[in-house]
Amino acid sequence: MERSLVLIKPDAMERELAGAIIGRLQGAGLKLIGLKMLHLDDALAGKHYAIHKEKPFFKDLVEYITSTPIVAAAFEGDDAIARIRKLMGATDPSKADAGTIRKDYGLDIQRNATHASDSPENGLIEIANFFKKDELF
Ligand code: 3AN
Repeated sequence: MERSLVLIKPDAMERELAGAIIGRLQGAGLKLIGLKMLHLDDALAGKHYAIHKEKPFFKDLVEYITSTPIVAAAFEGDDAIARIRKLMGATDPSKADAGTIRKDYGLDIQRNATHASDSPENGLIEIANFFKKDELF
């Protein structure tokens, strides 16, 4: 069993797509084990995107992810990391496969609708950044 954090990013929130995106993941057999809406502060945004700290787009990325409330979800399933990333598609929506969440809902490489964890280890770390133990079911 693997766990992944999924974020519904500001561009998707503004277009009322949280339910549709969570529904697609649930419809694909992934189990929703945690869910909340929150407005990230700079500290949590910086922690979540720490790996991109040195990148030229880091400041923009933090500004963007803190610009509106977002939905954070924790999903669980066999091979959940790869399955969720496949359902989401490439980081750049214009390069994402047909039928993926980012192809259907993403606007550009920053406003790409969703975040998902990229490894089982990061799944556990990222979920712990967003959820207390008693908020996971
Ligand atoms: P993914 O979200 O597909 O794992 P990462 O981890 O490479 O992609 O990037 C994290 C986030 O940083 C992306 N979801 C996107 O919002 C942003 N990002 C990545 N590359 C760029 C870029 N070249 N310009 C602007 N934003 C970017």
